[in-house]
Amino acid sequence: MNADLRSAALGAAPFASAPVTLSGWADAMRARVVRALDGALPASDEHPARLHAAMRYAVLGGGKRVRALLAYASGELAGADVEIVDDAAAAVELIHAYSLVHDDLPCMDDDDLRRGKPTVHMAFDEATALLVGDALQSLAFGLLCKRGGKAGAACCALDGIALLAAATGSRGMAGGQAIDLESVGAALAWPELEAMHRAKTGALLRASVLLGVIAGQALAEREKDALETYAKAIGLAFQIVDDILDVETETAILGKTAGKDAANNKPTTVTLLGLLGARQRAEALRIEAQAALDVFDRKADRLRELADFVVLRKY
Ligand code: GRG
Repeated sequence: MNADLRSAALGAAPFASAPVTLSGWADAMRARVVRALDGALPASDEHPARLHAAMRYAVLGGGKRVRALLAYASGELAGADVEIVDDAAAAVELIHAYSLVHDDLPCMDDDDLRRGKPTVHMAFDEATALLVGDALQSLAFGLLCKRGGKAGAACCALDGIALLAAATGSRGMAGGQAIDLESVGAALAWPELEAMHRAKTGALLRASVLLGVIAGQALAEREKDALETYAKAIGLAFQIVDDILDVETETAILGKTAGKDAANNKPTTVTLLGLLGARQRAEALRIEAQAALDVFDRKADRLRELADFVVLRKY
């Protein structure tokens, strides 16, 4: 029996044979995660309708879906059931959307534009935006419990929940945000800034890669180590490029206010290393991430391409 027939007999859904180009594959995976998000979010007329409408506004209004793409690419590499990865990919996008909604609040970065549209507290109100973040976070953990509705997966669900909880908590994203807020106007050294970036942004990107791995077949230790190295490098590179784009790119292309870091008097990779130094650091991380994948054959090509996308992107 071939692998696809065996999977079908077990009720597992394999990844469809992959389109050749990154953009074709990414479009297909973005469509999958948007479908999963749409299905998981309450309808906008379900009571309390204002909260539910605001949740849908926050999640379904665009975004590159990089975290979902990382989960799909590592899930595919690990031979995961794509329907289990749908739930993991949607969960990381929900956490990400929550973090953006809270990050934009007046008590945090105080921004009025996100993904080319008014931020949630501008389009609705501050209290609703706060609740949107809270509710998206709960929904994300609920989705991880679901694991594509497949039976017998409770221990893997718990591994995923523990991983995402660590990535989002005070030793991960929320802690990184706390350090970010404390660092306004401060003179951080590069190791401190790097640690902040790794927590605030890197932890969720790392978790996105590893959730795809957890959804799949057990990998050898050296393969897991390789993906850990890849995930950490990509996570840091993503924020370094975000710092560069904040300086180099216009608001209309970013879909969020450019030049925000300087306006907020925040230390960034660019203020510490300069534009050239920041580019060199991002490039070194791209090389580190891709070198880690040498333990895999062509099956890791999507992750290699995503490393290129993360570092070379223009928005
Ligand atoms: C209130 C408990 C509590 C926690 C708040 C606000 C927060 C935690 C964390 C903020 C983390 C944050 C916003 C990090 C920035 C990450 C980043 C570079 C965002 C931009 O991501 P993209 O470019 O956005 O992937 P799109 O729109 O493409 O999805």
